[in-house]
Amino acid sequence: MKIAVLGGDGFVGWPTSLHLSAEGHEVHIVDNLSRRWIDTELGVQSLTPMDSIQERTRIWHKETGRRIRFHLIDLARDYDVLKAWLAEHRPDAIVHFAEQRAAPYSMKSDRHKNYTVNNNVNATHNLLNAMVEIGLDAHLVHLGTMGVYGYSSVGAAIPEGYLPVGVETLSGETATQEILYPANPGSIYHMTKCLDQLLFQFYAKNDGLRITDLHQGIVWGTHTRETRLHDQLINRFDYDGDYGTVLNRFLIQAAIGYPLTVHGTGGQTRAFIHIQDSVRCIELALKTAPQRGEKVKIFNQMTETHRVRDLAELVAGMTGGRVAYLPNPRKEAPENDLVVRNEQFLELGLNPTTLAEGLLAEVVDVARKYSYRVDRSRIPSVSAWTKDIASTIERDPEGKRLKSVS
Ligand code: NAD
Ligand code: USQ
Repeated sequence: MKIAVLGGDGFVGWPTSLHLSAEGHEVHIVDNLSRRWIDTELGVQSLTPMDSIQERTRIWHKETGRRIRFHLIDLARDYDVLKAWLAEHRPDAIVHFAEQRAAPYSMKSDRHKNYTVNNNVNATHNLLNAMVEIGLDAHLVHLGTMGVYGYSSVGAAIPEGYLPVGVETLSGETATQEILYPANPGSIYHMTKCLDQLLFQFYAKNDGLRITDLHQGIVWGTHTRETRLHDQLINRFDYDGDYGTVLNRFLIQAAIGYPLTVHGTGGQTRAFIHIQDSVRCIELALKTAPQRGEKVKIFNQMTETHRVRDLAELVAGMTGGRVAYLPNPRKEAPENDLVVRNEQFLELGLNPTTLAEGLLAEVVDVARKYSYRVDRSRIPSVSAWTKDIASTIERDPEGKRLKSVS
C-alpha cells in the first residue's frame, strides 16, 4: 500500500513509519516539524540524540534499501498544499498522528490552549475536508486517546468506543441505542480528541469516509525492532515536565538519582502500551479497514492498567530510587479504578509486551546510557491546570524554589 504517515517525525510516528516501510509499504511522512520547534520553545531536547528527519530517512535507505519520503506540510495551516499533495499522491491509507499531544503543554497558558485547539481541530478537519473534496477513498487511521473516556470505569469496563443505552420511548417501552461513550476530557488536549471523534462520526455518515480511531493509552519504551537497526534511527524520548509521560519520566529519574515525581497520592490509574505494541496495533488496524458507509471503527489501544504510585514503587524498587509525593499540578481524581476492554486487538493477534518483560531493559539500554544528556531543571512539571493550583507547586522535588510556574 501507499501510506501517508502524518506526524511521522514524532515519537510514535517515526517507529510506525519504519515498521510499515519494513513491511513493504510505500511510506510518505508528512510533518511540519512543530515538535522540534516546541523543544526549542521549551528549551528541552529528546533524551536520545535525534537526527534531522532527512538524515533519519537517509540512514534507513542505506541500511535497508527502502525509501521513506518526507514532505514538509502544516496540516492545520496549509489546507491548499495538503489538498494538492493528497490529490497528487492519492495514498491508499493515511495514519494521522499530526497533533499537539501533551496535556500539560495544552494547559500552560491561554496561548497554548488556543494553539492546541487550532492546531489539532484544524489539522483533523482539513484532512477530512480535503479527502472528500478530491474524492479520496483512503482508509484513515487516527491516533486518539483513552482520555476521551475520562478514567473512571464506574464499576463497568470501558467499551471500545460505543455504549448501548436503553431509552424510554414515548409509549413507555425501552428502545436500545448505540452512542459514543460519554466524552469526559481532563485537559484541553484531551478535549481536542473528543472533538475529533465528532468530526469522524459526521464525515463517516455524510461522506462515507472509512475511518478507524485508536483510543490509545500512555505509550512507554523507546526502541522497536526497526529503530534498533542503527544508532541514528533511534526514537525520541521525552522526559521534561510537559512532554515526558509518566513511566518514561520515572525511568530517567531513577537512572539519574532524581526523586520519582508522583503527583498527589499517585492513586491515578491509567492504561499503558509499549511502543512496539503500538506500532503493531497500527499495522493490524490498517489491515482491517471498515467498508464505505460503515460506522467509525474504534479500538482501545492499550495492554495493561497501572496505578501511578505502584509504577513509581516498582521502578524505585528495581533501581534503588526514592519516590517523592508532590502537590498535583493537574485537576484530576486523586484515586480511580480503570477497567478497559481491548479484545479486538487481542483477537487480531496482538501479543502484548508486559511491563515486567521490558522495564529493566529500558532503564539499562536507554535511560542510563543517555543520562548525561539530562537537564535536571527541565524535569519538574510546572504547567498547572488552574491558577489556584499553580500557587501550590512552588518547589521542585529536591526542595529548590522553581523560577516559573507558568
Ligand atoms: P509527537 O509530538 O512526538 O509527534 C507528533 C508529530 O506531529 C510531530 O512530529 C509534530 O511535528 C507533528 N505535527 C503536529 N502538528 C502538526 C501539523 N499541524 N501539521 C503537520 N505535522 C504536525 O507525539 P506522539 O507521542 O508521537 O503522539 C502521536 C499521536 O498519538 C498524537 O496524536 C497523540 O495524541 C497520540 N497518542 C500519543 C500517546 C503517547 O503516549 N505518546 C498516547 C496516546 C495517544
Ligand atoms: N504523573 C505523575 N508524575 C509525573 C507525570 C505524570 O504522577 O511526573 C501522573 C499524571 O498526573 C497523570 C498520569 O501520571 O495522572 C499520566 O500522565 P502522563 O503525562 O503520563 O499522561 P497524559 O497526560 O494522560 O498524556 C499521555 C500522552 C497523551 C495521550 C495520553 C493517553 O501525552 O498524548 O493521549 O497519555 S491517556 O493517558 O490514556 O489518556
